[in-house]
This record gives sequence, C-alpha cells and structure tokens, in this order.
Amino acid sequence: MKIFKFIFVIMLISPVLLSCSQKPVEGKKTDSTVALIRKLNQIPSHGFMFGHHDDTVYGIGWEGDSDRSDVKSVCGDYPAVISFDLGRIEKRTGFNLDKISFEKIRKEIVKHHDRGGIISLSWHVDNPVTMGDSWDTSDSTVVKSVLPGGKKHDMFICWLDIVADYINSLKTKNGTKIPVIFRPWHEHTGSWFWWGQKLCTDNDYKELWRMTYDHMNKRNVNNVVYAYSPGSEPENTAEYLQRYPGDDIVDLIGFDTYQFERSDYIRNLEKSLSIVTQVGRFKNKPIAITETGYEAIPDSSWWTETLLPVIARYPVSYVLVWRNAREKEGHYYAPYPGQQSENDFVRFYNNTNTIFVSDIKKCDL
Ligand code: BMA
Repeated sequence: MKIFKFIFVIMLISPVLLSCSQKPVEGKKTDSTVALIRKLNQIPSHGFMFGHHDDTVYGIGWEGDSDRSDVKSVCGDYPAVISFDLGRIEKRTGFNLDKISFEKIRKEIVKHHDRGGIISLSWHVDNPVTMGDSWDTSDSTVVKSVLPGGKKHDMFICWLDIVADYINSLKTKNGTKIPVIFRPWHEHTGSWFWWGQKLCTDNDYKELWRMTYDHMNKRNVNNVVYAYSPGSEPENTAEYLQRYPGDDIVDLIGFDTYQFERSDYIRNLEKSLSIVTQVGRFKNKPIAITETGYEAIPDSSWWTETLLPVIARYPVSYVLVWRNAREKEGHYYAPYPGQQSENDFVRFYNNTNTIFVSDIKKCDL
C-alpha cells in the first residue's frame, strides 16, 4: 500500500520536478517567430520567395517616395522578403551606413509586415577597435577583444544592447513584436570583414556568435530567426560547418554569393545549394540564398536563364538580391523601369515557382 502511495506522490510532483530542470524561458521565441520558421520550412513546397535589400527606401533615380519600389514598378508586386542593414546603429547617430534613418527603417519594417511580407536584418557593424568600418581588417585581434575578458568587451556589450533595444522595438500597431530574420557575422568564410576567416580562430568566431545570441536572450529579444550565412567559399559540408556556432542558436541555413563570371557563378550556386540542402535536411532547418545578384544585371535574360533554373531544383525558402543604390552609379541588383532585364524579370515574376508578397497572402502561407 505504502509503495502505491509513494508512486502516486511521485506522479503528482514529477511535472514540477521536470519544469525545474528545463531551460530558462528567456530563450523562447514568440509565437509569430516560431510561425515564421514554420513558414520558411513550408515555402519550398510552393516555390521560393524573392527578396530585395532596401527595396522600399530608395531606388534608381529616387529616394524616400512613399511605398515606391523598383521591383514593384517593374512587376506590380513587392518582394516577399525585404532586408535592411543595422550597420552603424551602434554609433547612435540615427542613420545606418547607407544613410537611411533607423526611424525610416522601422516604419518600412512595420509596413512590410502589414503587407504579409518577411523582414531580414544584416549588421555591417563598425570595427570596435579601430573605429573604421566592417571592412577594416587592419587588426586581427578585434574578435578576441570583444569576447569576455577582452579590452573592448564592455563597449561591445553596449553595442549589442543597442541592437537588442532596436529589435525589441519593432512592433505592430497593436504592440506585438514583429519577427525578423537576423544574420549577424555574415560572409565570415571570406576575409573582408573584421570577423572573417583569417581574422579570428574557429573558436573565437563561434564564441562571438554565442555571446551575441546569449546577450540577445538576456535582453529578451525573442522575435529573431537567426541565420547563418557564410560566403560560397566552403567546398563541402564539413567546411561549411567549420565555424557553425550550434544547432541551438541557428534557425536558418544560408549563404551569400554574387555573379562576376557566369559559369563560375552557376558552379558556386550549385555547389553551395547542394551543401545547404544537405545541411538543412540533416539539421531539419530551412535554407536560403541570403544575398546574391549580378551587379547592374548586364544580361537581359539573367533571371530566367541563370538564376531561376538553378534555384528551382533546390528546396530554397528565399533568394535575396542586394540593393539598388541611388548614390553609387551602376551598383544595383534588381531591375527598374527601362533596365535591360526588365521584361525577363516579369517572366521570372510570372513563373509559378516565384513567390512575391501578394502570393504569400494568396497561398495563405
Ligand atoms: C555593400 C555595398 C555597400 C553598402 C553595404 C551595406 O555590399 O552595397 O555600398 O554600404 O553593402 O549595405
């Protein structure tokens, strides 16, 4: 009889014992963030989403016109994904490295979210040692110096606080946090950023990620889908995962690559897509081409003859092309009215595989 009583008591208190040993809730994502990850997983059974950096803030020959977008001017629809950059938010000047105000970015994020679109954020953070930009690789002790015990650690934690506050402040009109894809420390397999391959060790890079993630959690940033986006340097899954910071902190498996020469680009795309497809399947995480493009698109059928046929064969959630700079002549990656790949982009838009913002609503994704 006693033994039955004992089992009964254990059964009663076991949920309490279990919940005490569980991870603290601070790492938990909001429901809409979990839903966004689910959506990214489901997209490939419908096609892939198209994305464009800074799409609604400026374009070729314009800046700041309300609701304008070069992509929309060409095909009548907004991209499904729009990305923005947080670079220089850490300096509290109010403007990012491409001279867009963070207030403007916030407004555009809310608008795109209201359209049913998805937002991604990169962070071209300045060099915390030299105070130069992200591309300042003159000092190879920078990553080490921001890690715990390093001489720039405390300052860098303040920089992370600023990012955390901003991401936490991205809310809908009724106060719900907007989920965003965040891809810090991108293209680290190259050596052009201060966090790049030759500028730190594998462990330092992983620690940088872990510190970023932990600090975001500490500040209750629970509306982020974390994306890992190396460049196309890795030749195989082992190289791709060499600096991978951990399954518990990465939600999306991506890569960045650009076209300079067509056959090299196709080879790189195929190689990297095959790597991320394998890694994504193995880890059960969505995959994406987090940045790509052909500067000035000097090929009138690039969209349907180069990009589309390669992507269509892989379970990609989205492909995002870089910005249409209004201040740097010839630095654009999406067509605008009159650009030579305009008609081909409309064909790309009409292809059943491509998903733009209105398709997200139509497919109820
Ligand atoms: C680069 C270029 C730069 C820009 C940076 C961050 O690829 O477009 O001109 O400052 O991205 O957006």
